[in-house]
Amino acid sequence: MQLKLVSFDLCPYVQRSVVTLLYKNADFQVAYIDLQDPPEWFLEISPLSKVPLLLVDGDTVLFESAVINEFVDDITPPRLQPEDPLARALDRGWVEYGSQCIMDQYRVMTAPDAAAFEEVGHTAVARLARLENHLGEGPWFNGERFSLVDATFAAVLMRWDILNRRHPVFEPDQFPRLERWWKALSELPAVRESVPADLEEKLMAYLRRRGGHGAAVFAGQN
Ligand SMILES: N[C@@H](CCC(=O)N[C@@H](CS)C(=O)NCC(=O)O)C(=O)O
Repeated sequence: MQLKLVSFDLCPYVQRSVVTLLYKNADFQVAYIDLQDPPEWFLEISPLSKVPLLLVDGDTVLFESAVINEFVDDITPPRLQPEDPLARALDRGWVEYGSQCIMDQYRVMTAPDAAAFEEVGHTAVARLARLENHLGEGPWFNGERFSLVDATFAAVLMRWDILNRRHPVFEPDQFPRLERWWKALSELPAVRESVPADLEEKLMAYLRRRGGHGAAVFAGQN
């Protein structure tokens, strides 16, 4: 099966799929697009005009990172998803929770003013607190077994690590389990190789181009 991921290099949803593809040692190619100026072919094939897409054998278009990840997992045994339907359904719920955490983070980064920054920051931290309370002893979300939930959260935890070093939205010791989880994830080659080496610079340049309070706080410019 030929796999081609349609990507934008700063997108955390794309990164969730890249982590999965790398972790599962899948053979895949990447086609980068500029989301500011998406090519016509992309708009034609992407039902929601969003990345990632996974092109399978050239012409079948999979969309939505969570769906792409389950498919990649299914075709590259052994599966990361639990066999037990209840455990699998719970994981799916937490993958969706991870999507909300990404949205929270995006809203913090792009908050237009100080009031919005504080409000969305509060929401983001409250959601992380709930996640912290749900985590067990690790090292992974489900304990000893790495799962698609781990692949999902790598992107958002990586960005919080970058953002908090520039301006603490929360302190690492506020969420010790999340911090331990991120440490374990950050040591995986599949996570380290899932982003451009200059992700931080690129992310800050992107924020500066957008402007606003979030950009000023993290990237030092209005
Ligand atoms: N639920 C989608 C979200 C993907 C998403 O929002 N991608 C963003 C980039 S990070 C995008 O393509 N945005 C373009 C747009 O909304 O027009 C997934 O998990 O794949």
